[in-house]
Amino acid sequence: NMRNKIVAGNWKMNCDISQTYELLDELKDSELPEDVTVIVTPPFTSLQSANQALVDSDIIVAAQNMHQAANGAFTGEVSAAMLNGVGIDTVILGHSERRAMFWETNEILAAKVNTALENEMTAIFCFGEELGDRKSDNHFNIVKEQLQEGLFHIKAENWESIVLAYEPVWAIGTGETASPEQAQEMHKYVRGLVADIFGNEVAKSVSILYGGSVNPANAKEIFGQEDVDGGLIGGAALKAEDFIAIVNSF
Ligand code: G2H
Repeated sequence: NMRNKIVAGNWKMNCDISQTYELLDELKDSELPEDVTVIVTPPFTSLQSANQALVDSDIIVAAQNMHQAANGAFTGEVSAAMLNGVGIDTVILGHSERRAMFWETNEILAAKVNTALENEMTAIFCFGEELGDRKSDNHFNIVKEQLQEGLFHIKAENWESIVLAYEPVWAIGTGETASPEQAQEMHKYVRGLVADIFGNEVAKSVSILYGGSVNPANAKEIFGQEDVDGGLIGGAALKAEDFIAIVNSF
């Protein structure tokens, strides 16, 4: 397919400044395929330094989260403008850990999406069902609801700034991966939802990443699925060797 291939490392709450430099040095020194967009997401404390370290590289530095408000009394939070100010224009929104541990609702995420768009940022919008949802055969409904309530209020032209990331919660950090068939089935369903509302052109061009225990051994088969355009990588993004192997798995 002609869609952008993307591999994004979700560093989560890992890597202090020296570990950030160490990991980026290894990534910088390796040969990366030209047709894959590579994204790293160090914690807030490393973002500016990471951007400076990668100034001569095509690797994109993104944030893992941001607040929806422009500024104000939100102790501990970081705004879109603050990210823009240190050269960051890509942000992960709605990761399942944000949803589960920091109470981010679909409604909050809709506001964060708006803030990202207003600030001309690219949002990597995460969604995915929990184990119980899948066991009760409710996974398509849950995913549809997350997308309808958190994302589908945008305009067709906004889709240029959106990357989707399907992350079944039961496959995150558990070593359990969705099978390539399960990933493909959900990605195809989601692309169909996008097509129904925003049209075929939009649906054909949006990249849908898979996330959840992707590693060098399983990446090729997952990325080989027709509607899988890359991955959001957690644990395996912290080892340069593994991350690079995954980037080379298309
Ligand atoms: C899912 C994924 C990255 P991991 O959270 O977003 O993490 O690859 O460690 O399952």
